[in-house]
Amino acid sequence: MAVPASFNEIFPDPAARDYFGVMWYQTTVRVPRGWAGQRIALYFESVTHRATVWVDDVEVVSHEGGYTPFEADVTEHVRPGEESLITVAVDNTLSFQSIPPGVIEDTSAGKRQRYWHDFFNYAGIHRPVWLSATPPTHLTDVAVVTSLDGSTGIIDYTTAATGDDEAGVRVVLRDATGREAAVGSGGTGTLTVDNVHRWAPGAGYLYDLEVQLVDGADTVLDSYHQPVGVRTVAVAGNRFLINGEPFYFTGFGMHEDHAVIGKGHNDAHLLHDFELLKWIGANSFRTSHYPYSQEVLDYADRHGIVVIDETAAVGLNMGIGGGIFSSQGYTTFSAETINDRTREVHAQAIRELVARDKNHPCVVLWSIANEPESDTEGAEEYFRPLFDLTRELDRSRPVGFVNVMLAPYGKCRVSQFADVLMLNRYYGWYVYTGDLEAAEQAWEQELRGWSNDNKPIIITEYGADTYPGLHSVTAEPWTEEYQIAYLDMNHRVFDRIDAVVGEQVWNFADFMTTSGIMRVGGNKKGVFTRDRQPKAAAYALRRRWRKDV
Ligand code: GCB
Repeated sequence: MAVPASFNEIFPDPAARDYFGVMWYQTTVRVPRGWAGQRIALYFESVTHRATVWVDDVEVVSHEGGYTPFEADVTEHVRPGEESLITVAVDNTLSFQSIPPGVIEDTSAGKRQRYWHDFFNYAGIHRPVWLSATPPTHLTDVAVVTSLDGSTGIIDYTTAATGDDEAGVRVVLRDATGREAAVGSGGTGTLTVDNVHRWAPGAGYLYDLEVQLVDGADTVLDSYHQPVGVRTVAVAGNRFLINGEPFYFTGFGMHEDHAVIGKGHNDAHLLHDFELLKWIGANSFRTSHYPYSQEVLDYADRHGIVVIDETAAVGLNMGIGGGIFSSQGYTTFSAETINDRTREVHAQAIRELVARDKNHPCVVLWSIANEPESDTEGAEEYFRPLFDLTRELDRSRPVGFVNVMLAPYGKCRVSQFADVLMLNRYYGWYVYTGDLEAAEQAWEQELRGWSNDNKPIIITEYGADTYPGLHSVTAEPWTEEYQIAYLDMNHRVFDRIDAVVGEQVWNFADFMTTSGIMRVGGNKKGVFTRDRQPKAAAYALRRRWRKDV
């Protein structure tokens, strides 16, 4: 099997495409001879949705959750200079206790996997796998939090290490030209930089923090380079502030989704997608509906693209299935469905997301779920501790979740916990289909309601399915003209509401979904096609978002 890639589209066989259960991956690796005496680890950037790993006959690690990394210390199980057999059991089944959830149903035709999120359940080893070597005494974590005092940048850092307790820590901060900007020592500390060069949207300036572990004789035992963007993020009334200045999000909800490789990471596609974001004038995106590859965030850091970072908690809502609003035959929160155990899995997904992404300046806001049921007491109980947990883990960023149309203003019981309101709305598509005049009125009325909360509002989804090449002079739904008219209507509304601080169109590109009468070769709300060709709306958005064309 190809790694990294989803397995689903490799074989021209429906049974393979829709397979659910355990898949076995196996390969041999030779551990470099020079690694003798080092700690050797096997690192997976992601395996969707869970994995168990063996080295030869020894089980070395298991991991739940398809979009965050994990590693195994394999020092005792490999021999430098020799080959080892690596076996991975990849399990793509979804249950009420997985994030995202799903269920296996018995049907007259056999077992079927069902889930409530509107994208294909691609699975496999989606991101690179690494063998790595570190000295026995090594750094295990570095965390930075930045702030500003006028033109002075303040960098609070903490480190963690294992091995020799006597080892000391030394840090050097260098600017982008390699010039020393600050030095410090000790496992935790604060560095200050006068006339700091800020990280800002559109200008992803990065310092390099070198962290060294040193012994009594000042010999470097281990070192790590952590890129640092000095910036602040805050919410003040209905404003979203980056470096103290109001920021307006333009961009998209996206997907890691391409023909053949599915959700597999690919550098060329990554680069091309970022070039298209630049072309169209997007300054931000949301990692809908799961943590994206670390390469994505590294790139966003470097280029000043602002990111809303989302967990894989999508589909915790039995009122929605595959983009269709109707009862799915289950109660969302109950002892048998989404329960305390699910919440613990969800909590762990949040812990792993924050642990992985805490140092990225591009990440300005955590989204702990997309469109969960949020108008019931069960929802309130489920989410309260998850908001508390996220704030405990990271006090430097606002926290929110993405609200669904089924829990409009006045009905939602979870938005009280959020610092920022993120709304997905389809006025003129799923409701008032084709009647943009009525849609405009209803949409504005709802937004005026949310404005009363005096929180910033980001429209995290608005969009219309559009079949490329379909046209009509009267702007009928599914045509390229309708997509433009629909977006124009939304923009008129946003421009009238002061609290709206961002617009992220659904979706950047067409993407694959399960089969359904509402889906034509997948979800067609892309502004680009799945192979990244522009629909007419791409040019319309470009005119709105780019001031220079
Ligand atoms: C939504 C979901 C997204 C769907 C979209 C749609 O609200 O968040 O995952 O793809 O609607 O197109 O129906």
